[in-house]
Amino acid sequence: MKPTIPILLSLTATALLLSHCATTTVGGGSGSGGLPPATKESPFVNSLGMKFVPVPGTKILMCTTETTVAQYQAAGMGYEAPPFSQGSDHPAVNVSWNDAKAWCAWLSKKEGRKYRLPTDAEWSAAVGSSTYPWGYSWPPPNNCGNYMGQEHKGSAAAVAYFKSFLNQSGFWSVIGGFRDNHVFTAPVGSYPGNGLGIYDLGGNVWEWCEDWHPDHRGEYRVLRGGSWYDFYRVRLASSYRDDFTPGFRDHGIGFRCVVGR
Ligand SMILES: [Ca+2]
Repeated sequence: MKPTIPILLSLTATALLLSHCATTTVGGGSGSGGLPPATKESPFVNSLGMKFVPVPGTKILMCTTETTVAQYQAAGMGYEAPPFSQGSDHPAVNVSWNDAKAWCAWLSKKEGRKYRLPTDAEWSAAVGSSTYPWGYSWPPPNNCGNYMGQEHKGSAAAVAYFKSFLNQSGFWSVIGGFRDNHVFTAPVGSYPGNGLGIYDLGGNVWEWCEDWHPDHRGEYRVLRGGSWYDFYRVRLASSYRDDFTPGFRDHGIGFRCVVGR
């Protein structure tokens, strides 16, 4: 059985454009079957304007941001908007693993290149070895990412959103001594990127990975990174993994993609 965890249940269930040409290639090579040239300073940019950078130790380029509402909608798959305000540059939510895979298949066909979700190991390589995505300290430094911070206190929108859940359990909380100024999802890239030039690996939305959870093979897919509604210290750790069925959708779950092989 999957352990009970605090998560908001869902209310519902080639033209390639190389805008930059790097002088050196890191993390991949050009040529047949290879990756397009890219560096942190000169990412590979696709026709949707998505930027991809190398992740050392892997054979992928990772999108620097989570997939946005606008990028998700470009596939014509429809978008089930959450009951809070989102701009087109916010991360897409209510996206199941199956949805994310279908979106990657659409993008791969459109671009003539292999797009997919990161593996759990690739995601780990991207976030690095620090205790938390922002480093080692607790509480997190203000505005290091989008979690459940002090901005929730006094927010009428937050109170309205959480009302039914609070009435049932009453244990919702916020991170003491931390604030990020976004109650719900934030525009992707609102907070500082990591050393590889990748944004929001911690917070904003949970990100689907390709893998089955090792303890629930054939049943649950891995999620990494935490979301705007997370406040438990353990769930914000870089090494933490959540997992849900491939069809599960939630207001705090989205994805980012990689260029792979
Ligand atoms: Ca927040």
